Amino acid sequence: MAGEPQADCLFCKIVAGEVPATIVRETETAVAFRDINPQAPTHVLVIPKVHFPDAASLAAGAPEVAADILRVAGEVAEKEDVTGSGYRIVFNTGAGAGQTVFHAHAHLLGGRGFNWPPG
Ligand code: DGP
Repeated sequence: MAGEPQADCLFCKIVAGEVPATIVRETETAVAFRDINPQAPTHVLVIPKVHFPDAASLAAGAPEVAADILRVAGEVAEKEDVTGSGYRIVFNTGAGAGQTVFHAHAHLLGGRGFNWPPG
């Protein structure tokens, strides 16, 4: 069923505490933890506790949780002190866009300059 934990999902295992992660913030609906392969001085993943494969399906199935992800990303940006220099929130969607973990997640990237268009 949509939203239910998936046995083979890495991020569901992080939510369940079965795979360790450096958690920087946790709420009733979301967990934020440091990316294992950081692409910026601050690189935090913000994920819903419920399982949806990508951001669009999360927004369609649990819009209030999708809003929480954005709120928590903003709170982490404040806590990490990257709001002054600017930061990016990225949702890779689909393998062609670089998505490798099919549990919705926001990348919060900050602490360095960014180019546009992105690579
Ligand atoms: P994406 O490529 O958008 O699906 O992003 C997945 C991210 O997840 C990628 O930046 C690396 C990160 N990642 C993969 N495995 C782990 C893990 O076991 N722990 C943590 N903390 N991050 C992981």
